[in-house]
This record gives sequence, structure tokens and C-alpha cells, in this order.
Amino acid sequence: MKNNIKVTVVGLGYIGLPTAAVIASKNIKVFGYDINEKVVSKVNKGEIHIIEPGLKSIVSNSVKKGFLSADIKVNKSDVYIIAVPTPFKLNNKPDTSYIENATTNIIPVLKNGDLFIIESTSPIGTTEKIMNLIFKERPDLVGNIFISYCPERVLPGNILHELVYSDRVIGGIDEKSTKKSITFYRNFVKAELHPTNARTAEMCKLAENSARDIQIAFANELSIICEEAKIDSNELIKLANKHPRVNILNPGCGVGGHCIAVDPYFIISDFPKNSNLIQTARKVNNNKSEWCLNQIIKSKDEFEIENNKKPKIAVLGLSYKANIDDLRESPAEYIAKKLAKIISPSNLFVCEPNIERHDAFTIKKYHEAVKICDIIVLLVPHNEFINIEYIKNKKYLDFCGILKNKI
Ligand code: SAJ
Repeated sequence: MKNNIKVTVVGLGYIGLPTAAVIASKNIKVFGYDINEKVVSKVNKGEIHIIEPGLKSIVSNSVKKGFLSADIKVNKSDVYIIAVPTPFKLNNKPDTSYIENATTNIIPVLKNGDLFIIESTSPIGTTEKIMNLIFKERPDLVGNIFISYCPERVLPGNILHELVYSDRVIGGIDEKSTKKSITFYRNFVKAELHPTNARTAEMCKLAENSARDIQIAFANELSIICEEAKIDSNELIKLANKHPRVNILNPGCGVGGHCIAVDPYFIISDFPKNSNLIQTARKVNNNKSEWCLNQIIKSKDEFEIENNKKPKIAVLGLSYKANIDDLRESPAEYIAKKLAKIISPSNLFVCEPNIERHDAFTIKKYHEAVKICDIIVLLVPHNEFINIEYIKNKKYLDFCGILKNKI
């Protein structure tokens, strides 16, 4: 496909904005389309509203060179990429209304030969549903446009690299849609593009993240058993992973983020009878956060009995994983908020090196907190915490394995 194509990316969030910027950096005209006027005006000034290494420069360069612009309405294009959220409703059913609304806004400007791609994580069958929505409104397009599901698999914190160098699954509603999509992605993806059908591509995204959730659940369950068995779980996992075909992941304080903690529910809500392992893994990972909280409270009570005074507690880490500032579905934030309900503010020191402010806590400096506090709780393995000073008479609760071999 020649580079004089025009691309519209719908949804300028964690996935949409980096995707729009990377495509625009290939000197392809990209229209960002978002319902949030603040986001649109920020992007048009070459600024960004999300933290992602390298994103600011690639956005401002593309805007400056005129290849990237944003709008609150749809611009006629040749390729449309849907990268909007698919949140969960209270009834625990995935909400695809953002995808449907975006599609409805695009239908009037669709023309023969256009390529329509859904990237948003979706329940199985969403692409077919959207295809029917398009063809119901525009029967003239039947057989004349290309529709695919092409999930992203970028790791927040490394998005710009993985967008280009991670293999992608390309799932067309028919073979020509798959082929057309592969040709398009070849404009900026240097890794392998794997052809399949839309349903398989939808399930592939959910399976990848559900598999990871199950692997993490095993590590979390093992860490709780090790606590009872008085075995260092980090040492155990390190040794078990010496086996050539064993790869046990790292225990944490629970599973957060907008993907691993959420995507399994897409499968569970559609296949409740046959997803016992996936459901159990979700329960184990959610329970790990409660278990960590109970361990902290137990240490607090023991300190009070032994010292006849309330301990000062340092909580290190609020983000959902190491070295980012994203608090979405963060188990660490969940634990800190629960602690704040039972510990007076003067005795709770919440430290998160990647954010300045928080609406529920005064963010404290971790190197001061570890000196002042009696109990040091490590929830997120940020690089800043790797070399914190280990002081003998303090109680360390390391839920993320960062003090390996130090205690
Ligand atoms: N976690 C552990 N132990 C581990 C690994 C992770 O407790 O050994 C926790 C993290 O602390 C975090 C959560 O799990 O709370 C998720 O972490 P993650 O490393 O899986 O990162 P995400 O959710 O940002 O990215 C995942 C990735 N999916 C897979 O690795 C299969 C990424 O490739 C996906 O693109 C992304 O979800 C997504 O957007 O779907």
C-alpha cells in the first residue's frame, strides 16, 4: 500500500496515541480521533497526556511535520484503526459500546477499498458484530471493504519499541481482509505478521493475558505456601527455574493494570462453565492482595504488643508494576488505601517515586521513610528500592522479592 494513504486512529489513549505517532513517523498522514477535547488539543500542540518513554518526541515531531493531527470528529481516510476502551459493566459483562459508537461515526464516510481494523481487546465475535453493523447501514460496502481484528501486545513502558518489533496476529473477516491488513501493518511493523481469522485473533489476545494471569497466580499461591512452610519463596523459585523447562514467575502483592487483571474476565463472562482455572487464577491473584494486607496488620499488631506503641509503617510503591506511574487496578494502591483506614496518617508513610501527588495520600520520600519507620512494606519492585538501606532492627515485609538475598 503506497504511503499516500490516510489513516484515522480512533481513541488516543495508551495504545491509540503511540500507534498513531508510530504510523505518522513513517510519513503517513494520520488523523487522531478522540471524544476528549482536552486530549485532542494537547496532541495538536505536540504534547501528550500519558507517560510513555519516547512518546513526547515522536508525537511532537509528527505533529510539527504535519503527519499527525487530532480532531473530535472523523476525517475521511483509507484505513481506520479502533483503539478505544472496552471496560467492564457492573454486571461483569464487557462493554463494547465505545467500539460501536466509534463505528457508527465512521460508517457514513466509509468507501470502497477502505480498511477497518479493531485493535481494542474484545469479546469473541465482536468483529463479526461490527461487520454486521457496518453492512446493515451500508449494504453497498459488502465485499468492497476490508475488516480485521489485530490485537496489540505492547508492554506499557516499552510501547514504542514493541509496536514495531513485536509479532502481531492479523485476523481478517476473510482472506483478502487479512492480506490487506498485513500489507498495511508492514508499513511500520518489522516483526512477523501472523495471518488468521478474526475470532481466533480475538481469542489469542485474551488467551495470552489469561495465560500470564494463571502463571502469576501459581507464583502467588506458591509464595503463600512458602510463608507457611517457612521457605524463602524467592530462593525456591530461583532454584526451580534452573530446570530447563520450568519458568515460575515472580510473586507480587496482586495483579494490576488494565490488561492481565481484566482480560481473563472476557473469557469468563462468555464461557463461565468451562473457565474454572481462569476464574480460580483471578481469585488467587485478588486474594494475594488481601493476604499481604493481613500480613501487614499482623506485623503491626505484633509490634504494638512488643513495644507498647503503634509502629510507623512505610509503604513502598503504589503503581501496578515496577518503574511506571500507572495506578490502574493497582493492588499496591488497594493495599495502601485499606491501611489508611486503620492507621493514623502520622504513622503511615506512602512512597511512590513515579508520582508527585495522590488524592488520598501525601507522597513521602522513600529514603527518609525507611529511616523513620519501624515496619517497611515493599509492594512494587521499583529500581529506586533495590538499594534501599537494610537496617537490622526494622521489620521488612517484602512482597515483591526486591530484597532477595538481603534479609
Ligand atoms: N506481575 C507479577 N509477577 C510477574 C509478572 C507480573 O506479579 O512475574 C504483575 C505485575 O506486578 C502487574 C501485573 O502482574 O501488576 C501485570 O503485569 P505485566 O508484566 O503482565 O504487564 P502489563 O499488564 O502491563 O502487560 C501485559 C503484557 N501481556 C503479556 O505479557 C502476556 C503485554 O504484553 C500486553 O500487551 C499487555 O498486558 C496488554 O496490553 O494486554
